[in-house]
Amino acid sequence: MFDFQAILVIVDHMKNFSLSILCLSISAVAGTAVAGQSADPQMAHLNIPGFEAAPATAKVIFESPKNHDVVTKKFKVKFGVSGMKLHPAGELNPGTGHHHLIIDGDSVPAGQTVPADATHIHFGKGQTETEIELAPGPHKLTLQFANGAHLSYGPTMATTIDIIVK
Ligand SMILES: [Cu+2]
Repeated sequence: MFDFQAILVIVDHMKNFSLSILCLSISAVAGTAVAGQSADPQMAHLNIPGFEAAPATAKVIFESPKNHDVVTKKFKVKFGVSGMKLHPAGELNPGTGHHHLIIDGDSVPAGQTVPADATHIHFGKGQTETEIELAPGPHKLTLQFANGAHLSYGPTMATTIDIIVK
């Protein structure tokens, strides 16, 4: 009268069906992320889970040195941020981040990880100053703000100055 076995089979089929729908939507999202990145690098951050772009009014500044300053070989660099809050690296809190000093290099596109090497210095404790030593001659300093996972907030949260080391 009542084929319980058949119902079980149907239920099983339905499970499989919803699973394949889930897989399809995951690959659709992944596909969008790749397409979005190639179409517009500035918008790449929109597709990164947990990454929130910086507010439009936020910015970073060099307090010292200033653009075109002449400095000694060993000198202090002081930096600031407005419109966002400093927060140590390791935690993802929206509206927060930490500074990076890039020596003779450019800002890092939004959503990309700031490299950690000799020319990309992370201030993951939330520091706002450091002392560096550079060879005499012209140099470019870039300040880059990034989130708790070191994902760059992009060129709008960066600033570059040209200095001369004597
Ligand atoms: Cu960092």
